[in-house]
Amino acid sequence: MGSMSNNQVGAAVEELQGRATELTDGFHLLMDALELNGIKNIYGLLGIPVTEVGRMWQARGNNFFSFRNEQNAGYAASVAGYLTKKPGVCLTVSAPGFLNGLTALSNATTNCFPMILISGSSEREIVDLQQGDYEEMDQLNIARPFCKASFRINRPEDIGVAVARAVRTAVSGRPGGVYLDIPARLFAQTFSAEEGRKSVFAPIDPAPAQIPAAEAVKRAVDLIKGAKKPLILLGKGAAYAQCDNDIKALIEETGIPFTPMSMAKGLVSDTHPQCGAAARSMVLQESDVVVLVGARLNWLLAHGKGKTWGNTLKKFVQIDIQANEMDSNVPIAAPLVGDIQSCVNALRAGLKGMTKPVEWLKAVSEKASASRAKLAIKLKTPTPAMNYFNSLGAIREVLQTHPNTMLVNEGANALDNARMIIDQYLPRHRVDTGTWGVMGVGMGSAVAAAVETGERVVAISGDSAFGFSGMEIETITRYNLPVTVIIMNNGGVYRGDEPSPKHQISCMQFNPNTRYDLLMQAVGGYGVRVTTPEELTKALEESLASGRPTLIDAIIDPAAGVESGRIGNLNVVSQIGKK
Ligand code: OXT
Ligand code: ADP
Ligand code: MG
Repeated sequence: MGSMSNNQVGAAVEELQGRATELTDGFHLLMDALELNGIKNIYGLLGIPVTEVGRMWQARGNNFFSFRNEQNAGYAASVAGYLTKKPGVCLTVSAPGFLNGLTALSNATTNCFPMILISGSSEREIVDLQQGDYEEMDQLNIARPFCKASFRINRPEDIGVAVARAVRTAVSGRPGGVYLDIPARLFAQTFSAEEGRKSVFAPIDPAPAQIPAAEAVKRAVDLIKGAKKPLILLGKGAAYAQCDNDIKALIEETGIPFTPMSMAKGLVSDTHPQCGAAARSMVLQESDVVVLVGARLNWLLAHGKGKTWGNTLKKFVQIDIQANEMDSNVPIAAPLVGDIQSCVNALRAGLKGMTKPVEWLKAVSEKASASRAKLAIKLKTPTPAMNYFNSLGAIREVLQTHPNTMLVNEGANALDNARMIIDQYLPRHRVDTGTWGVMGVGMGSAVAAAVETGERVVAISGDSAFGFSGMEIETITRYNLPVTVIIMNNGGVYRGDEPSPKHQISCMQFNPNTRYDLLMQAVGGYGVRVTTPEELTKALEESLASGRPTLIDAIIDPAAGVESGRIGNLNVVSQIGKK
């Protein structure tokens, strides 16, 4: 090598230094891209190779919520997506961490919640030759059937476009989950900072309005105008759409009774005079034209046919952004493909001045009032040990005075009775087991509900349901979130009194002496055990007043529940050997 003059050496050093300051890497580009897309909160669990992402994300002033299991972090991310209409982001390590997160990604997709699961992965050349890398797994392909799209980023210059595509895919059309695979090596790979700045962006109008066709609107309008007993059925898609006032206006302008699916409760208040929730069987059976707004005719609606629907084929108007949802189970008389806000407002314009179904509404509200009055008695009836009615009745009364409270709910009897008994007053204030009826969503949902809304959260869980994600009470206390967990503790799955076979423990039972309240104390929260509705009322009121993380272990009569709650009909039972 020829010798350099002092000046030349100086210039070379300067150039190298200059270049060094002009470099960025995969870590930084990923964070730049997420921030540009309005992401502030990441839910996850760290380790090789993503630990540094968490540290750097926090150092940049963002929030990283560290969970005890990726599944719960994933549920939190999916609920963040549901509540905000922006994809919730979950970050996991490779293989086992990824698989834990995948359950939640799949659940998000099933529920139409926008979510992005980002996982670090092992080195391609070793994974592809199955040479046994650390946490080796072909994550990209494994994720594919469980989400809307599965992408891998191989070059730092692609991070911007990959994140933008993930965001658009998650929120556009029918929302859902997206998997983003990031091989470990990419994180530290460097790239020109200037080029990097140009490569990250937020997509323009990622969830565009989709205007329904005029003739589709006319078809629906004619059908509704000709109906004698119309019904509006609100699903969680309608709650997600965040056009609450338009939906309320459609209901009030037409005078049509409505009934909500569970997570749509409160979209229009359960106490609204047109609410037919307490006359559910009647409205489903007797209605002639049913307007489905962001609700699928899946198992939760008995596939649109049979006894639930009075054994007649209803004329359905279905509003959905997903064209092939139409006719999924029964023929749809008036499909209205488009976004809910555009469709609802098109219907409002077409239905202006329509004759209100006054008699029908009167019949519905009489039935609903009668059911509510009947239930009110059960809620006040004392029993030697608390049952679902008087315990949930106590909770209902407290929450009436705290209508902003976010309610999270899981279990079987604990789920079905709480859904029936506890009124919701505001949109998107109830999060539950959703389309799959999944146990374990509770604690992750509670964290996201608290973080994303800033409201107080009450999570009502069956004792079985709680067990799936119970360790996250440490997460709740660590972040000092205003969450009150109420465990409906009947000592088992559905019931706590199933007799045990000789020399065995019943497969449906738990240790009746489990002290969930002490678990909460052990992780630094406030835990209390209650055995009467009065104690429950006091504990809940105190907890809401203090805002501190609390767990109320509510002891319920082990004999109070029924098998599978309200869906016992779905059980498959052997008839062989039965007397
Ligand atoms: O009109 P009618 O007469 O029909 O009456 C209705 C309304 O009009 C009326 N109503 C009212 N009356 C008066 N006042 C008011 N305000 C009012 N509001 C309504 O009440 C009735 C009922 O109304 P509702 O609820 O609206 O209507 P209905 O007919 O029930 O609706 C049908 C459905 C299907 C839409 C509804 O039932 C529903 O949404 N169901 C969801 C059910 C569900 O998803 N269940 C969870 C799954 S069960 C099972 O799978 C469990 N597992 C297995 C497992 C799962 N799931 N996941 C995983 C990961 N692993 C395993 C397990 C392990 S549950 C479970 C644990 C259970 O044990 P726990 O200890 O946790 O819980 P406990 O049971 O408490 O012990
Ligand atoms: P529920 O369980 O409450 O009945 P579902 O999850 O079955 O609700 O249905 C939600 C439906 O809403 C899905 O079919 C989804 O495609 C649809 N959806 C979600 N967001 C929108 C939107 N903005 N516009 C139109 N349809 C939507
Ligand atoms: Mg139980």
